[in-house]
Amino acid sequence: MGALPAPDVDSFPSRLRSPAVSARVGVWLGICFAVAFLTGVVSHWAQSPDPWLPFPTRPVWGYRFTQGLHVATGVAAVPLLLVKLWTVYPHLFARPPRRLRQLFLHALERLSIGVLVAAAIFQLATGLANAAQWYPWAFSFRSSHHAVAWLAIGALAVHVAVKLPVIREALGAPVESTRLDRPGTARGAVMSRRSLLGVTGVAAALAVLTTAGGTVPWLRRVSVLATRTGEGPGGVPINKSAVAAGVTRTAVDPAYRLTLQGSGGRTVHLSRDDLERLPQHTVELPIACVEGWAASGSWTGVRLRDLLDLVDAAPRSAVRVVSLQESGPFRRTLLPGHFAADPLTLLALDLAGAPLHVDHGYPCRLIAPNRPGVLQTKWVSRLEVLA
Ligand SMILES: Nc1nc2c(c(=O)[nH]1)N[C@H]1C(S)=C(S)[C@@H](COP(=O)(O)O)O[C@H]1N2
Ligand SMILES: [Mo]
Repeated sequence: MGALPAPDVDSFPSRLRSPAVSARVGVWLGICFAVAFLTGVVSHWAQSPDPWLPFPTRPVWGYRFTQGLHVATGVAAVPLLLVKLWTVYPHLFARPPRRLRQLFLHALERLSIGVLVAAAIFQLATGLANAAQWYPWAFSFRSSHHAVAWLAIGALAVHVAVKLPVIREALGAPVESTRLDRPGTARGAVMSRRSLLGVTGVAAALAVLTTAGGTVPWLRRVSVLATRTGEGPGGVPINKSAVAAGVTRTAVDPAYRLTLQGSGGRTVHLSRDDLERLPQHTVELPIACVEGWAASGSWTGVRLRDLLDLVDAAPRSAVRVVSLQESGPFRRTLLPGHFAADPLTLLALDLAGAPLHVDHGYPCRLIAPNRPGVLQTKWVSRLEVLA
């Protein structure tokens, strides 16, 4: 029985697999990766407990915007990456050069591409899984997604630098030009290069339109694949329910008291009725989840700063916010001093004119401007003033 001949680079004669196509798809992909990288750095900054530069509290919709963009560019990158890989993978079967020096350079270039492809696939796969709240892995999502982002952007910079001459030549010539094609790619294809680029663009646009309704309200009705698009009490989706957080009993216990702990040892306990008797303020602020969905709410409650005054906290004290939730990474968060002092930062009691639903954090929750949803602590039980 004769074995099939091993494929080589000439076994892929389609004219669609040309630098004219891969350079163009590469530009779109490069833009998506650059935007996702920059907005990802913003998200990491927003979640760092003690950054060297404080994260701003304005604009109030800033994190909603950057994180929406982060997830949208990541989603658009999926079809772009697939098409890009399809146009270049025959190179895997190219025969390596014989001469030692060339072989070394070839191996180095292959290594950088290997790192780039692996990092790109890792970022898109973990990002999508996170947006779907599916964690089929044991490592920390945030730290690994952040570390691999630097690997991906570094390998991308190397790749663009190495390919710059080809990229410039490909983009400078018409898309149907065969000047840069491999000698074996003479045969016609199922469609023109222009159609392939069109289909790829449409696929990327559809991927965004069907998911971006999670944060762009006027896309809600077409975003059939979006998660958490606004159903939920007060028009705000529910992320973690009271059942999932294990607070169904403690959150509605009549013996509930909020503990305010000053840095000087002063402690005050307040029931939900006590909180309702303090001056109330209403703010319009979004919950903007790292998963890319966001929804605006009208929140009413007590200014955080007014509560800190009850325990004589110094003007720009930072505060540790502790939840009734007994375990889980989000049960405690740190509220930096400039967020605690902001007049828009509330300990919210109501949403959309009704008492908070228990799944939204009853008896009270934190709501602050331009803050990732993950730090908007629900079911607050203690506020500890940090000196
Ligand atoms: N105690 C506690 N607070 C929490 C969470 C949590 O798991 N536990 N999840 C956070 C996340 S990730 C988000 S996006 C928001 C969602 O708030 P919502 O469910 O009211 O929309 O709550 C935040 N507050
Ligand atoms: Mo979230």
